[in-house]
Amino acid sequence: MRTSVQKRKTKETDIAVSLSLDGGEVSISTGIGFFDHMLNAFAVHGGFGLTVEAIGDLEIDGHHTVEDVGIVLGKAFAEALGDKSGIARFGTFFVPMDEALAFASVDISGRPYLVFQAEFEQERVGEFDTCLTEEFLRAFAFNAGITLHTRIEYGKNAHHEIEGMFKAVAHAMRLAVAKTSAGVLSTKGSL
Ligand SMILES: [Mn+2]
Repeated sequence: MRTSVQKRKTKETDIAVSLSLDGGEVSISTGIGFFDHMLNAFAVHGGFGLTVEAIGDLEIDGHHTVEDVGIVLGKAFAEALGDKSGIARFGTFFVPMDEALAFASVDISGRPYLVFQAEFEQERVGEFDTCLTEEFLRAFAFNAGITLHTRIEYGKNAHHEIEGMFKAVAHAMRLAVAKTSAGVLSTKGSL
């Protein structure tokens, strides 16, 4: 079973995540409406079962909550993927959303890296600070142990741009975690 249950509690946040790479229940609650919308889109478009219960210090702002959900979600992927054998490893996808076009490419490499190329004209979408998009994806990529490149090719509306980006990352991850009959896809023999 390609699943993981993760819990993480600090003075700033209390987070529980359950993940199945092969689908299942989707239920998201972080206290930040737009972030819930993005995580829900990520799960549905990735074909993942995902529950996220996060209670964070939103009286300060959303930073700790968003970054820490990225950490915990990343750890869940790392555990669910195990030794990374029998997967496609790479995934690349473009998602258009109205006027915006988002790109994501992933290598489930064991080598954490994030390339993030996007500048949002609006500082916020609802209660979500748009700059937290990069913080989330960095925490996710580094804790999952993946190389992730993502970019907004063009666009104007930050809601469309960020939603397109989450969907592009979701589809890239869906392709990369897809089961294959091969063993570990590496000339080194392990990842
Ligand atoms: Mn939307």
